[in-house]
Amino acid sequence: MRILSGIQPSGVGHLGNYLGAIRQWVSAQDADAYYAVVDLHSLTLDIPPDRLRVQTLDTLAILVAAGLDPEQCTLFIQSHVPYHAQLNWLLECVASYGELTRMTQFKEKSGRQEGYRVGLLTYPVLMAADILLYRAEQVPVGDDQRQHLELARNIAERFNNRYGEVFTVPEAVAPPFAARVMDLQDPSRKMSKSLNSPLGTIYVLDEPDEIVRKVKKAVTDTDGEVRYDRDDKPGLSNLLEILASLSDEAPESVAARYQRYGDLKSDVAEAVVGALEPLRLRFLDIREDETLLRQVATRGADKAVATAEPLYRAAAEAMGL
Ligand code: AQP
Repeated sequence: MRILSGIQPSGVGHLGNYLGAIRQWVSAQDADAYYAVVDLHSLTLDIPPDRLRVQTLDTLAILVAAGLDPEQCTLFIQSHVPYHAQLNWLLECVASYGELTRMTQFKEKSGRQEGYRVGLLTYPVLMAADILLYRAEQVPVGDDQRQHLELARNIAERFNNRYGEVFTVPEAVAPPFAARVMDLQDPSRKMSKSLNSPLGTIYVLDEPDEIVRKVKKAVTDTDGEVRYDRDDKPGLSNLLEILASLSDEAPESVAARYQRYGDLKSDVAEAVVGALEPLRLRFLDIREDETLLRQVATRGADKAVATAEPLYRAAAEAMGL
């Protein structure tokens, strides 16, 4: 089974990235797995170049610290493989403007940025290129990426119908719970790297007391009943989902164990610290050895190029280049 997924180095990863994506990646890494730090995608945001370079290596180190073994999976940096940008152009000539303007994430993010970049509109086509270049069958992602996955499927099918069978049509795989971890301060929006919500976002490198403080301050409601109900009790249900995900249970059965919000919050904080503290400590070690990190990236890129190049050539030839 060929698997591919990616994470943007647009800031320090958060609990949503961890529960929605990275944890799934670790458990699937003994399949034929490709995981990328998708730095080209981060150019849609205004990040100073030196900071982007640092964040790219930070993100690579976070993935290794989370348990990805570069001996087992192919771990690489997207811009080190030129075929992503090249296939992107071919696929931009297959995708339609209308379908890109309908993407929810584009509507949300373009509304927040004045003079937004064209890349923000075309980003899902680059994501389709990332996936299709490797003939990925499954793409483990959080819920927010489902619509982009659907677009990648449509682009693959359209390409295959128009130019002949080149691409594998991929499938999204999201975790049963915590596929959309919400901001702790505003549970109507997802936890996000690029939203400025320090108290609402648990970063994977937060220290334990910081995590405890954020969970304690999480917005809930005033009716006092511990019950899983995403519509009526979004803040509380978010906490229940986080704990459910970390303890491999259903959020309803987690809810049944608690009478008081305070007790639930204490256990959520403890479970999150239990999951993230070992990651943070490993990160501190791994990040120190930049030479080793660069070796991981180089080896990963070599493996990724070997897979991507023939696929890119097949697509280019099929289109008449
Ligand atoms: N809140 C979330 N809950 C569950 N999963 C999430 N993911 C993102 N946010 C949540 C999943 O994490 C993977 C990597 O995400 P990304 O780096 O591609 O960024 P994104 O989806 O655009 O969301 P972010 O992290 O909030 O970044 P910004 O703010 O830069 O856009 C994906 O599988 C995603 O589904």
